[in-house]
Amino acid sequence: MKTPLRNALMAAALAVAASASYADSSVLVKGGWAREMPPGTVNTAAYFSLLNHSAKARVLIGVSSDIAEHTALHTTKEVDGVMRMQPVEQILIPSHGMASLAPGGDHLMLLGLDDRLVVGEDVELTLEFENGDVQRISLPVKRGSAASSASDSAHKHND
Ligand SMILES: [Cu+2]
Repeated sequence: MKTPLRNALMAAALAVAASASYADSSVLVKGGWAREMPPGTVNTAAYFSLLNHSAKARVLIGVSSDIAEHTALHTTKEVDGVMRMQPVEQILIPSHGMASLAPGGDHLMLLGLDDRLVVGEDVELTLEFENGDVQRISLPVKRGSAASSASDSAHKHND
């Protein structure tokens, strides 16, 4: 037999479920691009901004791509007066905030490409988040400035 109290509890439970699924809505990707590769190179970098409109922080833990042998999340830090790239395990996208991957800062490395990327192509990437979500994105290939190209393309990958 249903009681008014039981109905009220049921309604509250449904409301919680609805707000939880809203909080898990996907992250928006804005303004992304991958760097055109000079002839003879096998590595490049990709950049994009991640917007999180949900009430929970989101964490990017990895990116995969069919065209790269490996990918790596990097940040850029000054060490002894020299800007160096360092691997990072994850990139946090705060609740109602954003994370920007941009030249000179955090970025995605695409390593060991068979074919060099040129302007006019698109790169398909799969973003992997800590909560288990995966999100496919497509970024155009663009030519970077000479200055930022030097810092990101000079990257040496050893493993
Ligand atoms: Cu790098």
